[in-house]
Amino acid sequence: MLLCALFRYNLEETAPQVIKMPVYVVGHRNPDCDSIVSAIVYAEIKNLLEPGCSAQPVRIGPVNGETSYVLKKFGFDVPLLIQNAYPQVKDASLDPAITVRKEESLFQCWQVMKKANAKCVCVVDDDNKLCGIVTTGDIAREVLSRLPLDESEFEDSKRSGKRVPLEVAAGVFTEDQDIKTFTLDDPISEVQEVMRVFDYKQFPVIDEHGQPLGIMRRKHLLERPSKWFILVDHNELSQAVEGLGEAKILEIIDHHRINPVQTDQPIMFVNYPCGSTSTIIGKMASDKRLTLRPESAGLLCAGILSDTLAFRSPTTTEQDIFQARSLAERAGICLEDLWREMLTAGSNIDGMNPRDIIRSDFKEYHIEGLKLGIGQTMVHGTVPPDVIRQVQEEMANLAEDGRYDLLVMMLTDVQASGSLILWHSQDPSLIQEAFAVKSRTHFFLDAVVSRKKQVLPPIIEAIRKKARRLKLNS
Ligand SMILES: [Mn+2]
Repeated sequence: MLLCALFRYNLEETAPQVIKMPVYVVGHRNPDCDSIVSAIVYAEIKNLLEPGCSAQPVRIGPVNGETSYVLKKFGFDVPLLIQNAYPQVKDASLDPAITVRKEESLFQCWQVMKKANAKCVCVVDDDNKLCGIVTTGDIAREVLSRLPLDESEFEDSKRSGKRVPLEVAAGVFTEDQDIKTFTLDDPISEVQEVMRVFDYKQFPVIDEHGQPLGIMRRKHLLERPSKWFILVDHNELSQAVEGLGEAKILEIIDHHRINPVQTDQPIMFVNYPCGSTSTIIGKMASDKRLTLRPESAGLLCAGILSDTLAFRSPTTTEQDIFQARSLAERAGICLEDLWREMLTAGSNIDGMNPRDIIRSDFKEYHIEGLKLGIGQTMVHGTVPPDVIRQVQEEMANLAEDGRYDLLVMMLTDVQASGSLILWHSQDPSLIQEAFAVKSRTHFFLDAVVSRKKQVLPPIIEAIRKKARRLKLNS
């Protein structure tokens, strides 16, 4: 794998400190258990198999009750939340920050620059805080301004062998300097804007204490800095982190329908029609003869159970059952016990507000120009009528705010007997045709528990049929 490193050093340290660029492993928006745990375990596998890799699991939404339970049970932290994939200063390869104390003279600055072959030095105070910068241009200007003015004086100085002094202290030189600095978290778009407005050549990057970390130059923008991602449990742009178009996708590992994001290079794209991404990760580990830590094996078990509803979902394959059993053995746990604990932690919608119920596991799709959203949550037994009404009201708001053509909410019974379907659309024909129902509000579908296998495909079919009809009539 390509390894990009950011080098940071100052003159006191002879060996540069290498910081590896992170590869973010990320699941889909409104992450479910499978999305979170497969990101965590795949990052662990990447780091084990590729020592040069610095894979880090991240998430793009809150974790649900079931997920936070299993993370706690197996001793994992909740992955870092990221807002978007837009490049930041930390994703650029910066020049090293070479520092000079403010008491040192401009002459010493020049010596340091020559030795390091650098175009500028950062002047720092006793706390290592940046006071300003001295560039080769500054030195040249300083020298030239001290040159004799007319030809005779020039000839004089040549004869006397007089040298030009640069004794001014760096700190005095930078006193009234107006410099622009960046922090590692600043978005590259902001850097572009500042560079457009200010005609400087070097921009110091500082940390939260004001200490210099590196120097950003225009050439670093031309290298098009970007974040690196591995997508797990999704491959559609509509479910991915915002700004992914500006990032580099290195791999995709998924078990959903294929409607993938675009990449500009060939990548490893693993798509296997099994019950969970955790199953694929478990299989990849065993194919590579990697023995997972018991905690990580337990975490993958939770991902498999969650996505397959403990093998009750029609998405379940032999491979899911096989992986879950061998991972459970490695983890030293009982699958039935784990499932029971997860149900208690995750299927309680009591006290949840309707928005959170809808958002807890919500996916967006774009089909034939229509925007649709399908949410799913697990429930125990019958859902009280007032909860149904509140969720429906919230769906109407969400449909309007988010301009959804169709919103569907699956309230799936944890025993997998079926799902209560709530829906909202200006066009009732789509749902009525997809499921052969007359309902205008909600209905129960026996044995329907899988969004991707039992709910999404008939809706897509109904939308396509309608689109064909419209085309024929026009
Ligand atoms: Mn999944």
